[in-house]
Amino acid sequence: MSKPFYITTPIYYPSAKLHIGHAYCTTIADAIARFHRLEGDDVFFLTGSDEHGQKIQQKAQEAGVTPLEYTTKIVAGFQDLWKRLGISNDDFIRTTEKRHYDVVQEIFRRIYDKGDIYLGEYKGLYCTPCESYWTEHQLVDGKCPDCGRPVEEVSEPAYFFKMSKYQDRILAYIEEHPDFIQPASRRNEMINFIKQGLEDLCISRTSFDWGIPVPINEKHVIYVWFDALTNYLTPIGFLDDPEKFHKYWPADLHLVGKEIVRFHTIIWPCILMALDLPLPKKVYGHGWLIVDGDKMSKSKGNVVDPIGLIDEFGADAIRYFLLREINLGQDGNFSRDALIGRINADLANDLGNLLHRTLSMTKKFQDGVLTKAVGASDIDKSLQADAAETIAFFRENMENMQLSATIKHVWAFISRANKYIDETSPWALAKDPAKKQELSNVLYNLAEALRVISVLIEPFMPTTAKRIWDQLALPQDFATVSLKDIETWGGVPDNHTVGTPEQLFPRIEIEEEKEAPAPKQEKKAKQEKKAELPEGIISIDDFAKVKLRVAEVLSAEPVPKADKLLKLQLSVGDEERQVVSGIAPWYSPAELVGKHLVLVANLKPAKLRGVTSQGMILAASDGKDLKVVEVNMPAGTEVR
Ligand code: ME8
Repeated sequence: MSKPFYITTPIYYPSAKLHIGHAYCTTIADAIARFHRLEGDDVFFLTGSDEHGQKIQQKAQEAGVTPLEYTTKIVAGFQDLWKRLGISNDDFIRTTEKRHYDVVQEIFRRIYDKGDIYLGEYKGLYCTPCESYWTEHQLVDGKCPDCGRPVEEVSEPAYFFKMSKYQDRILAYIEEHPDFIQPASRRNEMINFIKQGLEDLCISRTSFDWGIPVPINEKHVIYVWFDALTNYLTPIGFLDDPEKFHKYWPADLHLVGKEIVRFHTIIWPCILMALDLPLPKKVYGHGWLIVDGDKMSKSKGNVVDPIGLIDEFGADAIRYFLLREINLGQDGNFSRDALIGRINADLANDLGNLLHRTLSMTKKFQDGVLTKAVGASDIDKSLQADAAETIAFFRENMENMQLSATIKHVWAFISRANKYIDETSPWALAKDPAKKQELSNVLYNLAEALRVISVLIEPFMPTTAKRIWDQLALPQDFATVSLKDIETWGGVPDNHTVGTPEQLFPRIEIEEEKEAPAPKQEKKAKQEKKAELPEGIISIDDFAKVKLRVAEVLSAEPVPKADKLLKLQLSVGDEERQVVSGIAPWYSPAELVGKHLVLVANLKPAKLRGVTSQGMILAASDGKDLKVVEVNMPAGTEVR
């Protein structure tokens, strides 16, 4: 029997159209779901929309439509986006559906009957004209951030969920299950958060009515997170299909953005504990996508619409870029130039050429017919061994959600196959009748390598994978293919006629501004100037020797017997570093985790109190106070 695998994305707010950040999260989930299907698992992949709440009610009012009309239109856009992006979700849950209403109300009833929900008073800062509550933090100059009018402290009756009751149990659970929250840096943040004490959670409101009514008191609607999180139970038969529910719950993976890890690893487990249900196996908090180094925002006008990109470059190119370019747990940068660079180098060149060269040589030298290889040279054997190693790497690393590393490994195999063409020179073999068998073997092995590649890229680029399969004209229906089918070398049938080569990815031309090389004389003048520098002044060349990089703090801990020192584990893009820094008087370890700092990356390593330090982080200090230098850019970015 195949193993069930239940994976979810956040259900997104239909307050506006989705952007590239949402597409990023859903693409990751899709690649993982597709990988598990290739492994033969029984996958249930869920995404959806989180449609209730005051903000959406207000937007609908502004648009002069009902909230449901408003969300229905936007949700149709979500579904269209997922279709175009090749997302293979098994269900789409809308929180406005009856099946979800029933689940939320039943859960409320069960927890209320248990005595874990009580009626209390919600206190907050209220703007009467906007009918909105705000937190102190959200106010602008102490006034409503929407209309700028004063707010007043008011209270309303509300239902509360006794989260505080579960504080010790959830802490123990997180500590005993190291895999539950990933990556590890988020786990540490959550442990610190719980240790500060959990307050009971307000789960209803009377100040707006766009929500699911509290079943025992219809004046109240259930407030957002209690409604939203329970979506994960609705489509797998919580109320109506115990067999299905038993099969898929607990979920294997809730994939969420890092800002909502807290809701998924504290509130959600407390609700599940109150329901006596097991907790999800893993919550993974992925990093944020920024655009050209900047956070996306409407006011900056830099919100990237995925539909526009799909129209321009195709879904698979966008998927490839997002999955390859960004390390899952870290923030990553989206840039059009980098996307075009990847399309040209990796897709048009490496992958496209391998397919095109293989098929056109097969057409030219053997009328398009492949016969099974007879014997194997050392080069043939090494290609086969590399294929087997790539498949093993793929399995292990996809299981561990190392998507970017897996793609890079598959592309190394693609380069290896291209090199095999150069090493074997089929065009030379074709000129020598005595080398006919050798030529036939080479072309067969290349087609076989492409068969393997097409399966291995399916989670990342499903349409391209099928196009390769179809151009190879393989008889098996691609929809039924699994990893088992590529375990053994030699799956291309004997006497097989391949299809016609078609371009996979056209190269994208970019106009480059080339800097004219500096004339020799000018260079000389520059060198002379350098020699004349006054004392204390360095030249740009001197400064360029210092390599500064953005580093994300993954974890931090005190150095024993050294009051001032902290040992930091940093991510610098592809690499991890350990740095010892004398900032303990100003920062607690927990405060530093997740910060993006500036690292002097090419400093000679040193030992401080016996602990190795591979670099130095920058901080501003006036002798008394000290602040680390923080930058809102992905780990690994060069600072110049
Ligand atoms: O929070 N980079 O919905 P939401 C990467 N309804 N991912 C991003 C992103 C970015 N710049 N911006 C958004 C909600 N995301 C709730 C969730 S779940 C029970 C309820 C992704 O529409 C990321 O996954 O604000 C983030 O967690 C999610 O969209 C938030 O979507």
